[in-house]
Amino acid sequence: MTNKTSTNFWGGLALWKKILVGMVLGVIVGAIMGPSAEMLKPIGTLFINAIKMLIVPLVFCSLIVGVTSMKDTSKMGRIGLKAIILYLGTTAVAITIGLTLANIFLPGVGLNMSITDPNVAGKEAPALVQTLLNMIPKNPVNALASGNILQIIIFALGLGIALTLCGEKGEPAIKVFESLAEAMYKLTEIVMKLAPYGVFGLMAWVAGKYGMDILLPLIKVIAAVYIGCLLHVLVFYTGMISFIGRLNPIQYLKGLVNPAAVAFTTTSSSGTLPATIKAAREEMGVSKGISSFVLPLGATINMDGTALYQGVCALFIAQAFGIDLEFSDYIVIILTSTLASIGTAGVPGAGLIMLSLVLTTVGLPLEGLAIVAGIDRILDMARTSVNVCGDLMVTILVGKSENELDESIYNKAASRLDKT
Ligand code: DAS
Repeated sequence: MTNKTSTNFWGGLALWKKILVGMVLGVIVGAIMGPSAEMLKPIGTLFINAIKMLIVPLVFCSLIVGVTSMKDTSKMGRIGLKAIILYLGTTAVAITIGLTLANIFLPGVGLNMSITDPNVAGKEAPALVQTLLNMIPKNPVNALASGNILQIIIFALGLGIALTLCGEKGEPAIKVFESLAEAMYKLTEIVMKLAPYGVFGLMAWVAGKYGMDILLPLIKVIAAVYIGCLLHVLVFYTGMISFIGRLNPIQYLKGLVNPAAVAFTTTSSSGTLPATIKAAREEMGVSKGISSFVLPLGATINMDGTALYQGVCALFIAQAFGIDLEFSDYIVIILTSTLASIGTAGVPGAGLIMLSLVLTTVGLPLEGLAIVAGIDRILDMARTSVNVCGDLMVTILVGKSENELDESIYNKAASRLDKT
């Protein structure tokens, strides 16, 4: 008699599998019930409202912790500044690639989904200059209360930098924000347990109202994200390695195979760190000092794959709901994704929560979040791999610029891997 305890169906499955099951069951029930599946939508609305509840405190606390966790940059000065500029710069490029591909694939065009949130439809986007001026909150408390995400990001970054500059006097407040951020991650974990039910309710409504047509656009979203991720690594990163680092890009591609595979399967940049650090040192010849500082920094603040995914999904949702985005909206999406990446944790599914931030910033309906939630794990695998490849690329460039990259090891990487 085996003493194997029988775990219940939901208890034994990883959350992403439950979300996928929720999505599939929702599509089937919606296809069967047709428009009457609308009665199931409130289940999804509850989940969406719970996500909305998280956004402001989660972003505020995680960004402050993200900034103050870089306090070593003051000691590592030049190296930290180089790494942060490269990390944020490559993230902005990634989000631009995502927005471009979504304008090529047009995954959401033709869906004509209805707007359910009255303050979303017909929102006039302010001019670009006004958008940039509006970034600075005149009243931070009002920004927090009204959920003005870009203003909250700017204020959190400023407060984080100020707390770091306060030295010891800032420590107690930093500790408070660290425990608040931890509490918000825990609350996010709790809310995400509702995801399978919320995705079920919304997908049933969507499938009931729009039929199985919803599946093709989701396949286009997956294609756009994967093609974007491949382009970002095979073209942009190898270009940075070649032209900025003056190094052989093939060695970089061979050195990233193992950490990228670990990232693809675990969907956690932080969880992949040991593999990334090992590859940086043993395959790429980056010194211990550089790799042990720049890689953990990257796992915390560098999310190129996530930013690219946010670009694709934000446009998919805008297209699906027939909302035309202005140029200033694109700039806001690029700014929000780039800056919010500082506060995005390197754990599975973090990008989905941060997508709600981007959607809120440009006034897009959060119902779109639940539509892409069903395929989130598939997208998370690709975006986490790119996040890790970006961390490795920046670490190589910083190591090279600091003469802390052993090129004899870097150039041997291929030969060693060729033998395996
Ligand atoms: N899974 C996250 C990471 O580990 C990325 C994401 O969810 O977007 O980098």
